[in-house]
Amino acid sequence: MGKIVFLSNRLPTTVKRNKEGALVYEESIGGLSTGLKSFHQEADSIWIGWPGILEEDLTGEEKQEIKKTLRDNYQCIPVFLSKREVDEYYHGCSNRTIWPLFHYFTGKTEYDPSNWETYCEVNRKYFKTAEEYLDSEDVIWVHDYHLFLVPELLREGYPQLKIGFFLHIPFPSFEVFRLLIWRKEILKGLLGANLIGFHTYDYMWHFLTCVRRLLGCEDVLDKIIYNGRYVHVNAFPMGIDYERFFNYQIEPGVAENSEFSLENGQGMKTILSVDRLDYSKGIPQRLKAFETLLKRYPEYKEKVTFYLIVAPSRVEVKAYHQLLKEIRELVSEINGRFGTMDWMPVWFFFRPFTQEMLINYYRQADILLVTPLRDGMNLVAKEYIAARNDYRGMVVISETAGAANELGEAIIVNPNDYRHTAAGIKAALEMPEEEQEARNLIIHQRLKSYNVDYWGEEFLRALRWTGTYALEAGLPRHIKEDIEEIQKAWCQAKKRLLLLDYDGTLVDFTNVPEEAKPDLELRKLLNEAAEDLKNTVVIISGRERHNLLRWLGDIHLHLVASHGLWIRNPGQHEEWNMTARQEKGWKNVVLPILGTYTDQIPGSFIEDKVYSLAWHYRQCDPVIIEAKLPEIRETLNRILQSTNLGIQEGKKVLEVKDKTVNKGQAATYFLNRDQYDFILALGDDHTDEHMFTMLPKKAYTVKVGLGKTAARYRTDTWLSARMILKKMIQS
Ligand code: ADQ
Repeated sequence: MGKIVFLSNRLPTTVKRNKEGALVYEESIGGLSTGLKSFHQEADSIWIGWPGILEEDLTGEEKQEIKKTLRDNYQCIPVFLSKREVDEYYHGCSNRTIWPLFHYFTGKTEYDPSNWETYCEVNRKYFKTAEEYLDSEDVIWVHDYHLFLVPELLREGYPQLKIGFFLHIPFPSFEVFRLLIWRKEILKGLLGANLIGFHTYDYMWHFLTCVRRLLGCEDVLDKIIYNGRYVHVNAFPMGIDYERFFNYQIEPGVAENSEFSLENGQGMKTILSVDRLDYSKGIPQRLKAFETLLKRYPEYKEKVTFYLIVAPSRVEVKAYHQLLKEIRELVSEINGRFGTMDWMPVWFFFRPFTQEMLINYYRQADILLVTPLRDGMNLVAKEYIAARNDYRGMVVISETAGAANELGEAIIVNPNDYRHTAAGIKAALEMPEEEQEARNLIIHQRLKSYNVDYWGEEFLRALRWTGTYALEAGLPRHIKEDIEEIQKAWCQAKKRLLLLDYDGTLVDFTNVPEEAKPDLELRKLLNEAAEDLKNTVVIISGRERHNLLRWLGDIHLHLVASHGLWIRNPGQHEEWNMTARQEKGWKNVVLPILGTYTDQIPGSFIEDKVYSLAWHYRQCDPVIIEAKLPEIRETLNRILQSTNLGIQEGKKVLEVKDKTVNKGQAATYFLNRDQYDFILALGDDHTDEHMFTMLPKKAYTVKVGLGKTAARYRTDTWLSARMILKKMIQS
């Protein structure tokens, strides 16, 4: 088993310069590094990320020194970033575009194309750094919204690698996500992973909806089918290092120092909140809720003190300056209005505290008030409960924090509803100790079982398992496993039959069918295959005759059009043989029905073929299609019953045609013409299944993409299907 490679924007260790100018190494703060740190220290792993110091501020020698110290002492690999990169990729695109949008602050979201370009550039830089340290057995775990494009870059370079991605912030609903200019790039970037994890199922459903509606990919339960691979998605609610918080021994110097004591006891209750400075954390709203408490329940004046601990963060972003100003104003307003000589209602601390100090405060506070407007998870709430090894205290948390899903026994409030929040605080303040204990005990059990190790191990276990899924799902063998044997059979063969579907097999799908014409590479490939006298090469397609003739008529190929209705031998130019007599009269009945649906569903269109009607819905909203398709099928089936017509379903198209005509019959026609000692058939959709089932068992039948099939083998995409042909020809 290889090592684990963590990739995240920041390293868990920050490099700074002290007053004397020497380089110092400190622990980074923030949910991600706090959560993963213990996991990283124990596992055979390396962590790749930015050490937090600008590249311009370092000499070449210092960079080497940092590299060595981080590697030797912290299992870390630095990615050095310049001031421009930090400004545009981190403060710009990550924190002024993605962060606000993903937390539903659409009004704060900036769209700057040059920041996006730098974001792409820096993602490539992380990928390049990772490349230097990768072994084929390694498992890569990419973290968070700064590195959305890394999974795709890794996948392109290393198709076999196990790549996981975890998103620490919410994934917004489709209506919000679609506002982003680079929404498709982000989805495609993520889909390079084998496994994508979210804190909650809600975020996962949002992601699946976005993938379906923006990329048109199908999903089955917890898997997306993308580029011939399964991409797994799941919810992995992040836990904390429970035992550490529960058992933490606070140094006597800290515990006994009155400066570090909250002013509780003697009739005074204390409320604590701990956050990074961020508008998503709802700090002004929280202060207003506290003010509402004092207004609505004046009996709490001089009886409750609010300790507001805020860690500076992203101070370079303007929105954060305004926020800090707003918080300061609100704090002084409340203190000015309600304070007395003996009592200051709000104590505001704007600096980071060590974990020990936080635990010290957690253990003293009667209530933890965490009311983010949006939060991926919120670890502070979990830390507070775990640190309370006396099982006392109460959490008041907003429903918009991911953690609220797991803290059902806490008091859950709407952060925008100050009265509701104030009533929640009051209920917590007045809750009898036995009830606090009973509620907290349940949460303790949960936090103990679902701790950060469990979270990390579950994610990695799921990630390692992803590759074996294909076999367990009953899919056929991947052709790459037997390719050499097949090449050998090709070389020994005297007469070969190649049956090749066109769309989705030799070329990619396009929005307009007319645009899927063969490129030079494909024409060359088919030419080479057809020139070999041992080969009978058949393009077997649902396309109309004129398309095939115009695009491929000059190559020495057998052409089968309209799913087997027409066959043309090489050199016969426009002489097509019809394999079954056909009627057209029925089109007068079916065309108006399809016309009605085409009018109702934007993006759909009818392809009026000579003896069939194809209804295409590739460009339609998948949600509308999902709702409408059963009705369309039923309407058509009712009309078509007791005729020889049927619906043939392809990829994002359904076609009404003579059901007795199919690719299986066309394949039989060729089988009957000669004795072949090598048969290769490639196809990607339902229509090709007729062909696969009619061919002898020894034929090499290959399904392009995933899904149920009668084929012996599978391959990933039309690109890999072309590769197979190339390999055969070159053998
Ligand atoms: P954050 O937004 O950083 O994390 P949070 O989950 O609360 O939010 O984690 C904060 C961590 O930093 C905690 O471990 C806490 O102890 C520490 N911390 C917070 N304020 C501090 C302060 N004033 N001084 C010192 N330490 C402080 C992001 C997402 C969250 C998600 C985490 C983990 O925004 O929603 O829960 O990642 O996935």
